[in-house]
Amino acid sequence: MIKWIDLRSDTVTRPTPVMRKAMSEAEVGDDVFGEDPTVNALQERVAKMLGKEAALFVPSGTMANQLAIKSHTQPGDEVIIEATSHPYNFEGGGGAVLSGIQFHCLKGLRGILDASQIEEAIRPDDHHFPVTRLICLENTHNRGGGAIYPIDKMAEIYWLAKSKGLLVHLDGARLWNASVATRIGLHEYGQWADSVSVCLSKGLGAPIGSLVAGSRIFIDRVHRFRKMFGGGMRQVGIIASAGLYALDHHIERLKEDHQNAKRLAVGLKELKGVSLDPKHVETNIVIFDVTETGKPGFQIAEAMKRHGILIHAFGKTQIRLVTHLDISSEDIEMALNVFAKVFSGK
Ligand code: TLP
Repeated sequence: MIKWIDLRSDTVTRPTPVMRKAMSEAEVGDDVFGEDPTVNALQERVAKMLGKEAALFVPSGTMANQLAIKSHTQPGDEVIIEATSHPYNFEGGGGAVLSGIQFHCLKGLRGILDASQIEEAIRPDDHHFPVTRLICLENTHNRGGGAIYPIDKMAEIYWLAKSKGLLVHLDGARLWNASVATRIGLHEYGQWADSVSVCLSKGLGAPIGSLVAGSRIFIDRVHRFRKMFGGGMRQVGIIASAGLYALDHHIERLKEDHQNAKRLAVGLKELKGVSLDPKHVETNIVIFDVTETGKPGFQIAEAMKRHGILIHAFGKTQIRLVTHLDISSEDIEMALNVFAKVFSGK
């Protein structure tokens, strides 16, 4: 079997042998009856980590975000969100279809918004306008190159939301990365949002699974909609056990992914035609521009693939690399050597 170096996403990790062992030994029950002890343990643990009353296990980050939006809003409401955010761009238009909301998109700096921008976007109380209901933030910000939302900005946005009677949802698919990089606790980030979604299936290396956390009343609504969306699962402790294992063993090691991403960025910066600032690489995502190489991104991706390296091209000019559990520092050096060859036309 060919050993690919897969830098397309941190979603590509495979469960480790010990994680599989934990899965095979998981105690299970029917979770639609609330009787799966492993799922219950995971939900309680994640709620506590995020400083919330309750949490609910769901199949994907997309479902977690969409359930949060659905549970916070009424059809016709407006949701303020950053223009390159995941819920707006990469969830199949779910906000419009499933919740009947409209997004009000604001352009941030690497995905990060200021409270003043949001304040300007909040609709006045006038029958002409939709009702602004919810603000969605993303930490770390995927298309922002893994940028960390500064916690003081989150706090400012939260207080603005409260002063205007609005709710805040945090897409924290990679909140673990932010917390490890800054040493700011998950619950400290969690306090600045009414609801938080987190993913176990990205940097933490579990095969499946996300959670939504918030107040008990909110999670009760999420639970109802999870059933409606077909996300109620049965003996799902088999999967939840991978999540519990990941929480025990795969959070602290995220700093290795961050070091690997930084090394990639520093190495890439040396290559002719690559445009990026390594200081913007704060976690495990590296996004860079290749316009000056004269080669379109997809062509670079094809050339890299011929050398066993998988990367993700965004349109013509941008490439995203994501480091994770299955990428070693040797893989990074190998990838840099191949980039050097490909950019020099060899
Ligand atoms: N992101 C995926 C792709 O969908 C782009 C990736 O490879 O990065 N929030 C954020 C911030 C995400 O990056 C993702 C996945 C999700 C939510 C959705 O998670 P899943 O894939 O579990 O639905």
